[in-house]
Amino acid sequence: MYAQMVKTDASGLRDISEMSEEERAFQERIDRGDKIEPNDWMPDGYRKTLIRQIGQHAHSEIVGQLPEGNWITRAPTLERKAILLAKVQDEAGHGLYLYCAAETLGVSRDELIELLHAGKMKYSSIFNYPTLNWADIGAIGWLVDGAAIMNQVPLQRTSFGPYARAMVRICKEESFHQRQGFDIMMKMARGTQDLRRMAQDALDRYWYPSLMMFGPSDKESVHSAQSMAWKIKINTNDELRQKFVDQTAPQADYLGLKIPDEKLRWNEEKGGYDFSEPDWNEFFEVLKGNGPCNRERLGARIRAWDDGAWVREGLMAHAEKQAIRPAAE
Ligand code: BYC
Repeated sequence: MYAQMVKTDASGLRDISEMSEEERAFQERIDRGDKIEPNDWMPDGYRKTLIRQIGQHAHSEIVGQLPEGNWITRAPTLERKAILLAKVQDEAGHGLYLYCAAETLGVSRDELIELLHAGKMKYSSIFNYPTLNWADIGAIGWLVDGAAIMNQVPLQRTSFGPYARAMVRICKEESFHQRQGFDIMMKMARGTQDLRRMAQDALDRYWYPSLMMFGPSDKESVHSAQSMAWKIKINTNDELRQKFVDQTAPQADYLGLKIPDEKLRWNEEKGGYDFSEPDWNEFFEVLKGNGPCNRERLGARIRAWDDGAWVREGLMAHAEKQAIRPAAE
């Protein structure tokens, strides 16, 4: 059912005069700031947009475990290992809250996972880049989780109740994730010359992919207008990207690292930094499956799903046995 919905997802904004009475009443609820709950009436497009966004968000959390999980066995100290292990487990938890939120809209977790594995649903572009050394773990926490928080804090006010509530806990955990990444970068930036060089190199490689996390520029964004009218999204992609640069540039100064952008400078008039756009061709190539790690990431998820089949079967066998046992027993 959902496979067709993905393809037909409409995003054109409709005039209020073209809306049915139900749609008008729905839009009024959104405009008043009411939360929409799973059993409430909602337009098909609203449901589809949420399933797409929440599903992609859930997939991102799960696929996002892979680049960092790669470094658990090689963390430099026991303390760093314990912290990274907890962070990667948190990401699994975020994925589960989000799959549950999507399920309240009438799509099953298995359906969503099937679409991911078939390449019909996306996950965040950022996770198609490799983690080459320990500094990358610092850069991911600092920049990737930093970008995630910038995007997710406003989503706590999104109009769909289960999504908004899931975001509250996720944001608390993401703040810790961002701090641990910044802490790694601080240790490295204040360490030996080699460590500083590694920290700078990780910033050089992760800066533009982090800017891409906010999605294409507002001119290219297909869904923003309708999603904002429905308060599924609270800000445009460019607004959040600007806020992220404004927040991160002083942090890079504090670390004594240089953001790899010759155009980056404070613009007094606009009250924000001017900065260079990422290479959007690269972004769209990554979305098409041609990033450095797309095949590896999807392959790892499919393998994990296949290898876990016996666990799912075992759990189901037990559940079915419980279900057919007479109540008196
Ligand atoms: N990567 O019309 P647009 C994390 C797609 S995980 C891939 O602007 P929209 C973390 C977009 O889906 C962070 N695809 O779309 C985890 C659309 O394609 P479809 C994940 C992207 O939805 C572990 C097309 O481009 N966060 O934090 O209005 C460790 C046109 O774009 C991307 C979320 O998912 C991208 N970067 O806006 C550490 C947050 N950008 O679907 C950290 C929730 C765009 O039509 N999601 N596309 O085929 C959102 O806020 C929005 O979905 C986006 C995009 C801002 C991402």
